[in-house]
Amino acid sequence: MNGPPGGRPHSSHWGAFHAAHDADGLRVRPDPADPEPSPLLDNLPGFTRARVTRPHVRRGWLTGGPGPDTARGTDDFVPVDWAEVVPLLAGELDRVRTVHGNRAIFGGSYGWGSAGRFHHAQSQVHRFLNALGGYTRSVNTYSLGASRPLLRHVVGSDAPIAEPTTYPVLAEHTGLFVCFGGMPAKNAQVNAGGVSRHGAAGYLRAARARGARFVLVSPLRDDLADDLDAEWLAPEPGTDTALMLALAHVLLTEDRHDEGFLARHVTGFDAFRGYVLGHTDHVPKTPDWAAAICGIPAARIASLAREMAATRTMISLSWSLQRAHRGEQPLWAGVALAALLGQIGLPGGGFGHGYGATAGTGAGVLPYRLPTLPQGINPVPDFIPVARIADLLLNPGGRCDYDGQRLTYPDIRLVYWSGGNPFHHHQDLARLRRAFTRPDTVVVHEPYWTATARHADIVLPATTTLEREDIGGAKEDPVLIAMHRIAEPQGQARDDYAIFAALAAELGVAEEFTRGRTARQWLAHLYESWRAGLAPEHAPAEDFAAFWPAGRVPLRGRRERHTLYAAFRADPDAHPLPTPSGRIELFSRTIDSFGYDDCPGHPAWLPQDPPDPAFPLHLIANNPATRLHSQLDHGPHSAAAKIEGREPLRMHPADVAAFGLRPGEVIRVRSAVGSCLAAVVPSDGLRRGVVQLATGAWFDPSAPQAATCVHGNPNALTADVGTSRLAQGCTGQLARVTVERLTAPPPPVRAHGPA
Ligand code: PGD
Repeated sequence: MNGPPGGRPHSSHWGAFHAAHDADGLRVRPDPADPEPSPLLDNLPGFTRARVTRPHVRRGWLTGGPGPDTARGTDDFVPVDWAEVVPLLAGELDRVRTVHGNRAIFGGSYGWGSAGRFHHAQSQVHRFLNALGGYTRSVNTYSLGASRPLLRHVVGSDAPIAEPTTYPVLAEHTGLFVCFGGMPAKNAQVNAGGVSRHGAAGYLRAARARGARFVLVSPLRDDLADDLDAEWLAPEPGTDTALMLALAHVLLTEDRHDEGFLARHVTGFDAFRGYVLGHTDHVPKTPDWAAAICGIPAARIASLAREMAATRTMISLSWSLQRAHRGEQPLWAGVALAALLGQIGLPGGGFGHGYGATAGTGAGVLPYRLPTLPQGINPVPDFIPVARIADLLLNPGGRCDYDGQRLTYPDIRLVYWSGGNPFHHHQDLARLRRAFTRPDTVVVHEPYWTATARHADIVLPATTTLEREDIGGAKEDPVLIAMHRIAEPQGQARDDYAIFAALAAELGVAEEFTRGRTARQWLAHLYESWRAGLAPEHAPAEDFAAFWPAGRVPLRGRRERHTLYAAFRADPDAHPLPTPSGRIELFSRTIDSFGYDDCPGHPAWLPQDPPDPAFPLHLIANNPATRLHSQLDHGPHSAAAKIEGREPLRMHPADVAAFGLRPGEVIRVRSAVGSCLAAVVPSDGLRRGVVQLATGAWFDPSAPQAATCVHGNPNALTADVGTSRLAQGCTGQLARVTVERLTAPPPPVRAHGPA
């Protein structure tokens, strides 16, 4: 963050800024109104490195034509011209849709892409594929794979995610924060679409200054900021549900639960109570029972339950809790615990889901949509839960249980990805490599030579936001930003829109896709049609001609003081929840009717897989502090945290000693599915027996004799299983691993080099 005053306005998922680019490089100045700008801005000068600078076609595909191929990911690439690649790809798209039908095209294309309402990569690829007749899509996200399907049954909507109680209300009213999975400051740096004011940390400090207490329940101490003076309870990973059930047991047996709230606002209380007290399975979920599972002393569990009942308590449930095998359970048990306390709908009480997960959670949302590129209509009914991508490619015609349905996987012939990095975000990357050998053709638009680009047949060079114009905004932020072009496109890179427009022209659907507009005309059109549709008190005074040079307009009407479920609390008959009962469902007849043993009809402790002596450590593979997912992993801020070019693996000092390792040593981490190299960093900020390796180091399979990934991507280690048959969400947060010394010098990291 070294920029002088001046520069042009721009925005990113991790902050608004001004920037200038010249022969000396990129200079970035954070938005002066941002109270706590993110150091992730320091990665931006990396935007010129590791670039795809012209179209490439994999040699085997160019010479042999489309078809399954195990050479994907190891074959070399032939640089080609745009004039050659556009008809080549258009012909292949036409072949697949004509011969196999549109359901043979997988266009889910999951990923965060970049800030910007028009060049939003997923919207662009979906609009383009819809103009061609549709595609097999994906539903849900890697962030919240279990949450949305579960919450739809339990509270009828995703309101706890979309509109939780806002920070100003918490700062004023909450007496006790009990933070399952923490509220990690590192994740609150980012927000899908952008964030011009990083406010979360300040509000939590204000709550602390007023006298609020914080209890952090996480194996990692830095899941809550130091300055909140939290009490740290470090359970064994994956055992929060047992702890929550024991807290419920104390409330029930000591008559500290809120009978009135339960009677008016909840259905299924009797079933839940019977289970917690052990009437149904003869296992009372006592503090002693939970202590043996989670490792937190029974006496502290009991006293915490009493404190929660006696204080205005916010039960904060992180997104990471549910990103694990049977991840539905801690979320549902957390909602049940909050229901027992009876504070749901009170200012500062109840539960929240995702505080700290992004800068936007708890910031308050706008009551209207932002300018949005229409995606058209997808007539293809087929879909997958997003994290089932490898299953889809490996099992054409196979079946998948999902939320009471039994899906059939289509036979995918062409995979189209733009704005995502599955070789970063998916689990068991060796299996994903096998899955990527199956289609006839893999197409990737990417600015950078990511592992996903390297596993494609056709790689098309996309611009970064810095090289194009866009409108930046997020529904939780107070400004709409004119993202001016800062730099010229690198090499032959084109905007995704320009690439799709050329393909659409070749395929005869130019008008459907472009509507005859240039990118700049689209910006003006999206802005003006949005402004015209707003209520007068919200519509900006500035038209597009005034907005663009001004660099920003305020977004009015954000609900900054909001309490989740206040109206439902006040009158559940007048404001019922959209559940079958209109109430919070602690027992769901619908879920029960599915008959899933991995997600029964009420929250339950589903025993973990037995410990395996071959893999004695728990790995926490969480989101990184030094970059957004895998983005700009080669940027200066991300690179500075690496050791000998590897991702740091944090380990308790006693475990470092027990395994006979040295600080800074590059070691191998192994699980039942694969291995990666990483560098040892001793830390007493973890529970013993737990190691932590952030996601996002670019997958590097260049030396398989040393490890599945020699750089430190934890998805070389994680298992590719869904949370349960209900949601089939991503389970990448946890794995069982061991660590071992290397017997040969570590091979070089090639992930950021040329393809
Ligand atoms: P990103 O690194 O953001 O990761 O997975 P996701 O795929 O979103 O990838 C975005 C890609 O888009 C980058 O390669 C970037 O270069 C490219 N890109 C950016 N802008 C553009 C553009 O304008 N056009 C084109 N064509 N490309 C662009 C994130 C996912 O990972 C998420 S959201 C979560 S929460 C998961 N978390 C975990 C986890 O906790 N643990 C594990 N083990 N695994 C996870 N994976 C998931």
